Amino acid sequence: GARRSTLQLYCDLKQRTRIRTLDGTEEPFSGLGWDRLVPSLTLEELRRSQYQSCAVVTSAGALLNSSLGVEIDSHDAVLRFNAAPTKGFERDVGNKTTIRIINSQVEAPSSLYQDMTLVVWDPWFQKPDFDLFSAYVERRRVRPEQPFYILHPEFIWTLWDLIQNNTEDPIQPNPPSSGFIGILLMMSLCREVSVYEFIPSLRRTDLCHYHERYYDAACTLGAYHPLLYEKLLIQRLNEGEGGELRRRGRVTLRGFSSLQC
Ligand code: NCC
Repeated sequence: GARRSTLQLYCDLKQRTRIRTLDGTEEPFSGLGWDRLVPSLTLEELRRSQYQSCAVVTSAGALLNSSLGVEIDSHDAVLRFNAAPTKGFERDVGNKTTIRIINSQVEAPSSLYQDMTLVVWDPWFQKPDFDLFSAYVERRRVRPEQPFYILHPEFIWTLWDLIQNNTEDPIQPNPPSSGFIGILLMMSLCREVSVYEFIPSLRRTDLCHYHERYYDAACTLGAYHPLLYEKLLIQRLNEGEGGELRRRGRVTLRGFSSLQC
C-alpha cells in the first residue's frame, strides 16, 4: 500500500499509545491490597507539566567513544535501561537519570536504581517470565517515596500491534524491546525526544553494550524482540538531519503533546 505520511503515522501512534501501569484495582492484585501499594500518582500524573526535551539513551556499544555525555545531560529528563551504568562512562553517556526502565529479568535492588523513577515490565501477568511481584512489594515497602511502576502487559502488547500494523512482514510474536517501550513512553511525557543509538550511527559495531566486552550483532538487529522493525518504524519518524543520525546516532522525535492531529 501507499506509504502513509509521517504526520499520519505520528497521529496514529499518539492516538493508540495510552500508558498503562498496574494500579492495583484488578484481581488478583486488588485482593492483596495493591491499590495502596502502588504510588498514589500515576506515571502521567507524576509529570503533569510535560518535559520540554528528553533523551532516550540506549545501551548500544556504539555509544562508546561518542563524547555525547554533555549533550545527553542537557535534556530535561533522561531515560536509561536495565543495568546500564553511567559511572565511568559519563563522557559518552552522561550521568543524569530521570527514569529507568527495567525488564523483569533484571534484579531490582541495586544502588543503580536510587533517586529516579523506576518502571519495570513483563509481557505476562498470569505467568510472568520472571517473578517481579515479590521484588516490587519489597521495594515499595523499603522505599515508599520512590516512584516505582509496573507497566501493564496490555500496554506492551498495544505497542506490539503498533509495530505490526506498520510493517508489511509478519513480525515475531514476542514483546517489543525495552528501548521501543521507552521511546513511546517518552513521546507521551515530553514535547521533544532525542533518541541515541537506536538507529546505528557511523560508529555502528557488534559490541553489544557500551559497558561490557560482549559482541553479538543480534543486540543491535534483534533476535527475540522485533527490534529491526521497531527501528525501521522509528527511523520513519526522524525529524532530525541525516548528519545528526550518522555522526551522533541521534534521532529527533516529536512528543505527542506537540502534535496537532
Ligand atoms: O540489552 P538491553 O535490552 O538492556 O538494551 C536496552 C535497549 O537498548 C537498545 N539496544 C541495545 C543494544 C544495542 N546494541 N542496540 C540497541 O538498540 C534496545 O532497544 C534495548 O531494548 C531489553 O530490551 O530489556 C534488553 O535487555 C537485555 C537484558 O535482559 C538486560 O540488559 C539485562 O541487564 C536482553 N538481553 C538478554 O536477555 C541476554 C536484551 O535481549 C533486551
